[in-house]
Amino acid sequence: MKKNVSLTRYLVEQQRDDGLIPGQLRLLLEVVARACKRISQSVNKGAIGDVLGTAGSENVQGEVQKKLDIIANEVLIEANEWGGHLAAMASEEMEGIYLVPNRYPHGEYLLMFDPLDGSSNIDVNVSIGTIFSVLKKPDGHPGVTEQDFMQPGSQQVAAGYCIYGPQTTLVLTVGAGVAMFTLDREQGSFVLVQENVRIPEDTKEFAINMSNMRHWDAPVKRYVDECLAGVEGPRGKDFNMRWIASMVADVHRIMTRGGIFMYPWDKREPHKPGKLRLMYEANPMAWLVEQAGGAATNGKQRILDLQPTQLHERVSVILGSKNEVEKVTRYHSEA
Ligand code: AHM
Ligand code: MG
Repeated sequence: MKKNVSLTRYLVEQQRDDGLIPGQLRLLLEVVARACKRISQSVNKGAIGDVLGTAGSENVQGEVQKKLDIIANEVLIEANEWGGHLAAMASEEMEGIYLVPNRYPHGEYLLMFDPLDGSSNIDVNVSIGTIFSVLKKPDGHPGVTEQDFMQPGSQQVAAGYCIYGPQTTLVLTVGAGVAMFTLDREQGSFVLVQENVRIPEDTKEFAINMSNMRHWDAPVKRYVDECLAGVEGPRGKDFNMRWIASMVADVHRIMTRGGIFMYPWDKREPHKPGKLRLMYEANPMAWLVEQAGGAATNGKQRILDLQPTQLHERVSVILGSKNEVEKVTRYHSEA
């Protein structure tokens, strides 16, 4: 791997040499990265920047909004609305889609994001992140509607996340593998630290919120019971458990050393397919994981094949090391 390659250079080379990304998409990704840099600054300041605590409002899903949820949402909108690369945006923190104002030129891309994932970890100084997904607006009609966003995850043209942890790292795919870039604060730019990220197919580490165990469905319970049985059980090996409660941080660990992450449907709110959102949480993560050789399903189907019907649709999520995800998915089909 070449040394000291900035995100800008990486994207320019992808556009020029490999023809992988059109100029407008390159601009979009640079702008998202710039916004993540700004969010990272706010996250780092914490109490000094008066950014901790709740904002005193709720989002469309009835969740209490943190100050940083709102700040991150505004940063992403302001950074992206004027560049001419977007037709519209959608976010966990906004009920409907956000149309690019008419005073700015309009582009052909649709950007979706969870501006600050892992909100419950903001105030306790644990890793959080931004997740984003990019689609192309379907041709054939002027303007843009919510319906234009209703495309399965397999139609994404770019996806990524930025984790605000001990390091700020941007993880990106445009459909040709996964690359990681860490923010060099002195230089002020993201620097390539890993190309062709690969998730090991096998693992001895699982991530699930165990406090929900009594509400799980039988196949999930079976899988976790077998992990817990350790070397004496049917798996014949001891498993380790991690749960950070920031999907970005749990997925980043899996990207780095493998593992399986589950936020399955459970009986607490049986009418909801899951907790996590399909369009701006599960789809981008599922594509990244697949691009790194892993798998992502809702227990029954590949997440990227699901046809969305609503912007804030929820989904059951099982993703990570391929052989483990296939095992949990098989347990669902056997049940
Ligand atoms: P958020 O988008 O409101 O932060 O919620 C999503 C988060 C995920 O990052 C994480 O995996 C999950 O919620 C944690 O949920 P729980 O607190 O139920 O363990
Ligand atoms: Mg989230």
